[in-house]
Amino acid sequence: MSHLKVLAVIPTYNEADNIAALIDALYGLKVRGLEALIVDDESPDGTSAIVEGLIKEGRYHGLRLLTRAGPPGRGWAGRDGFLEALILGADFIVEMDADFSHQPRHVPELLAAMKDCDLAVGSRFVWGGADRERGLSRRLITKAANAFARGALDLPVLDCNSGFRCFSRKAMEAIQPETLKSRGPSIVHEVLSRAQAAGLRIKEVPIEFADRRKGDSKLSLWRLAEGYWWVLKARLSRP
Ligand SMILES: Nc1nc2c(ncn2[C@@H]2O[C@H](COP(=O)(O)OP(=O)(O)O)[C@@H](O)[C@H]2O)c(=O)[nH]1
Ligand SMILES: [Mg+2]
Repeated sequence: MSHLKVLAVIPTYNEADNIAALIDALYGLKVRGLEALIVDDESPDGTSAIVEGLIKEGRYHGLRLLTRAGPPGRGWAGRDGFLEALILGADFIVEMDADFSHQPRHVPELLAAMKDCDLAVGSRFVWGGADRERGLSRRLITKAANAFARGALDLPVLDCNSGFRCFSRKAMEAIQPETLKSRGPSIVHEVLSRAQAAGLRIKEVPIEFADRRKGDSKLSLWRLAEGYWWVLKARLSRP
């Protein structure tokens, strides 16, 4: 009997210390139809070689690697991953980070929420959610960026910085990933504002956002500024 296909789209840049454990944890959930697509930007630390090795081993059904040759970017990698997921026939698409900030144990909860929505957003800021990022400054940066984007664009969720989300196929098609423009992390806002404009039913699901397990964040001051700039431009171009 055929079953629904759930594709976890995971952008990676230098996640060699996390990726094998993450893939193992995801497949360990034993969610029916769940497969993972890793979207790597030629990480110098050999992330893609690790994934290729796992694919060769054949232990994880449907595990795939998309290697981007173009200029790197969290946003562009997300866009290419979404497009590939549609081509692969995904019924549901889970977007998540590779560093265990987005804990695999929440994936079944996001999927369960799809009963009555088109887009489930893993949220730190609804009842039952938590932000366990290390360092007060990092948590404050998250709060400020979130408040700015939410206020400026009137976004319909409390955690609009969250890149831990589940889309139905219909939702992803309505978002039209082929025309997404963000190179960097502002893709989270771009996708959310498109979902809102398309009238999709969006639901927040509480998650505990953990600190990255290994390696370093790629969020820089420059990328943060880029994110603010994107929100500002989007605000100004609204009617
Ligand atoms: N493919 C790709 N993935 C990226 C890039 N930058 C960040 N990522 C991935 O996006 C996710 C979030 O990045 P991270 O550095 O943890 O940002 P933070 O959570 O905001 O500190 C992780 O899985 C990263 O490996 C990039 O330029 N290309
Ligand atoms: Mg992270």
